[in-house]
Amino acid sequence: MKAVVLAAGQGTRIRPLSDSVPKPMLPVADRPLVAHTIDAAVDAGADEIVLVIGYEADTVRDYFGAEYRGVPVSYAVQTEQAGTAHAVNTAREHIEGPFAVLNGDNLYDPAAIDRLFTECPAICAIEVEEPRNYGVLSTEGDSVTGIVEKPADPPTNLANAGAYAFPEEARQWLEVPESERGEHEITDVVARVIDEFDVTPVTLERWLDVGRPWELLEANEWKIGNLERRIDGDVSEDAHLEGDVVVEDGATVKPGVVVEGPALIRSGATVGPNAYVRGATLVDEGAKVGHAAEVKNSVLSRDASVSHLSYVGDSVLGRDVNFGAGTNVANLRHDDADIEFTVKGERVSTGRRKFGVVAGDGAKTGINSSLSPGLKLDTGATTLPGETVDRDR
Ligand code: TTP
Repeated sequence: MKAVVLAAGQGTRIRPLSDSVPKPMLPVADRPLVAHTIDAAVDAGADEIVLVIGYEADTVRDYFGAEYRGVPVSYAVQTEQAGTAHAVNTAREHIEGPFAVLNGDNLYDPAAIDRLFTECPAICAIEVEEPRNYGVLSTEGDSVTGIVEKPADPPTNLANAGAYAFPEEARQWLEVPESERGEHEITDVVARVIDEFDVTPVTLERWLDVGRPWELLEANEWKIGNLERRIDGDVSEDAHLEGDVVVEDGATVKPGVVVEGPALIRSGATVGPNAYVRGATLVDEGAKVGHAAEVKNSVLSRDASVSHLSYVGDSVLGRDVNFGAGTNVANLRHDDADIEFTVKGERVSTGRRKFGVVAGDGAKTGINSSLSPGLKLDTGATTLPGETVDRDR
C-alpha cells in the first residue's frame, strides 16, 4: 500500500521554531519528526511513500531523496496550504489502489500503523479524557459509524488520530468543499468512506500530535526514552554516564561530565568539562554544553550552544542559538501553576508544571541573563548582559 504523508503545513503554532525549518523536519531524537511517521509506514510494509510538501519543501526533499530505507519516495508539491484533503488531492496522480494517509507531524505507536494497513478501510483512534477538543468517532460494534469535529456531547472518547487506510474509491472523493474554517478537510473524505464502507477503528496505545513547542519536547521525551545505551563517541574516563545514554560517533564528552539517561549526544556535539546533562535531553549535531553548565529535559538543536555556568531546563533551543555564560532559565512558578506560552499571539496553558524557554534559530543571550518560564525568544532575538527577561521578544 502507498502511504501519503502530509508535510506541507506552515507550522504556525510552533513558531519561531518553524521560521526556517519546516515543522516535520524539527529534531526528534536522532531524526526529523516526520521520519518517525515514515518509519512507522515503512515498518508496516508501505511500498511507496508519497510526501506532500509545500512550506520549505526543499528541506524535506533534500533529506529523504528518492529512497528511504529501501522504499521509493515521491513528492507532490502543495503550493497553497488549503487543507488536509487538498493536500492529499495534490498527490492524486501518485495514488493507485488502497492508500494510507498519515499526518507528518504525528507520532504513532508503530504496531497500530501495522494494524491500520491490514484492517483497511480503517482509521486510527486514541482514547482521550476530554474528547470535546478533538474530532470524535462514533462506533457500533467494531465499525466506525461517524466522525464529528469538537462535539459538545461526544458519542465516545475515541479521538481521530490522523491516520487512515482508504479504499481505492476514496481517490475520487478528495475534492471536498471548504469547511467552516476555510479549509478542505480530510475529515469530509473520511465521512464519505464511513458512509460507504465498513471502517474499522484501530486504537493506538500512544499518540502525539506535535503542534506547539512543548509538544516537540514531549516528542523527544518519547523517542529519547526508547533509546538503548550505546557509546560510540569520545568519552573521557572521568565522565559518568548513567542509564540509557547514547553518545554517537564523533561526539565528545569531556572529564567530570555526568549524564543521566535517557539522553542523546549526537555526532559533532561537545559536552563539558564538568557539565551535567539529564532527563530526556537531546544535544543535536554540533551543539555544545560548556563547562559547569546543566541541561535538563531540553532540546538543543543543531549547533546550539549553552555556555559555561548556565542552567537550561525544559526548553527548546533552535539552531545556532547561543546562551551566554551564566544564562539561567527558570522553569517553575512560585505558585506551582502550569506554565503558559504565547501561541499565535495568545497566552495558552502548556499543561506543564515545568517549562522553560523556546528560542528561535540564532537567538543570543548576554552573560548572566535570567529568563522567565514560558518565555519565547524570536529567531535572532538578543538579550543584554545581566538582563532579567520576562516578556517575549
Ligand atoms: P495542521 O497541524 O493543521 O497544520 P500545520 O502543521 O501547518 O500547523 P499549524 O496549524 O500550527 O499552522 O496540519 C496537520 C498535518 O497536515 C500536518 O502534518 C501538516 C499537514 N498539512 C498539509 O500538508 N497541507 C495543508 O494544507 C494543511 C492545512 C496541513
